[in-house]
Amino acid sequence: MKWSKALSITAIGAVGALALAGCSSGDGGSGGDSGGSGGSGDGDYSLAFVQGVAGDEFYISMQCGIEAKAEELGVSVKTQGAKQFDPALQKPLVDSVVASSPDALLIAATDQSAMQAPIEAAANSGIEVVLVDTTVEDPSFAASAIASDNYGGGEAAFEAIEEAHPEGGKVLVVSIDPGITTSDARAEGFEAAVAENDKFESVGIEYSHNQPDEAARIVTAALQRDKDLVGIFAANLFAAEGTATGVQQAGRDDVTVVGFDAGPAQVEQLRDGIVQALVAQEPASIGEQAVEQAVAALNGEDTTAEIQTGFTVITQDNIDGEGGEAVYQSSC
Ligand code: T6T
Repeated sequence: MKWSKALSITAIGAVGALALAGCSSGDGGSGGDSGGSGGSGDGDYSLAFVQGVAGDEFYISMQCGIEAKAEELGVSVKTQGAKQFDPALQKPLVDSVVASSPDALLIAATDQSAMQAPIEAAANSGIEVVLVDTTVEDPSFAASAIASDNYGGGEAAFEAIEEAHPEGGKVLVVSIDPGITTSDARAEGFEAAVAENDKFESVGIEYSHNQPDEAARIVTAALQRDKDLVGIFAANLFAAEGTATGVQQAGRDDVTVVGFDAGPAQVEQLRDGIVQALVAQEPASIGEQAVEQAVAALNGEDTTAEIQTGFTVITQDNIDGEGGEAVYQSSC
């Protein structure tokens, strides 16, 4: 099974993005010592990257892309992430980053509504904001928002389950928390594909709060309740790790597990046959493009309001080839 898709929405909001860039371009924001105009990277800009959570291989891979591009363009970057994927922990981190006045902030918002005001405050203080991965309810203040085709990835996850179970049956989604734009879109894409297929029935979406143990507990209970489940879509790395554990502990190798993301532990579960497919994002590419957009905004150049990156579906058939190239990094 191979799906690979890459889209770049370059036309959307070009005028708006230019207008936003015009608000704070040239002098690099409130606290920067940059003076660049003209070519990328001559501004000596300082960038801050705030991850959704520290220690997550998705954000580590994004950090690798950010650092590589920052070095290429001659700008500095400082990365921080809270210990949990939790807006209550991310907000004070953002407040302190804003107080340190970087020229640009690259950030994965942990909640579309709770993080709206803190991130918008950064933009209002003259910092160029690039939203990476997740977004907020109204991202119009941002120079750019860069994310995977999460809805399409959810649809592809359903296709993988359908391929393994052409006879149909019950399916479950294990997600993170409601209000996270990425996992919500994945679940939406998956559920829409299920609804279009008469042979399948969704038993719903459950939330594991980004904790593998909680995902395993959900799956254990779900398999006891609905013994005829044929497939589970786990909408992110930690949900997938826990889902695989739950299915394995129940001894249910007839249940197809498709996980979003492709950390090394998930790949091991794929190789072991506990997980049948992984939808791998392109975090390094998101990071590289985020730096490019931030530097363009700081230089007063056009930015792209919305950029969509692709995904690769990894299975045992392609893990030693194309699929293997999509696996996330644990360190740069
Ligand atoms: O799936 C990624 C990311 O896209 C999502 O927004 C949050 O979870 C991950 O970081 C994986 O753990």
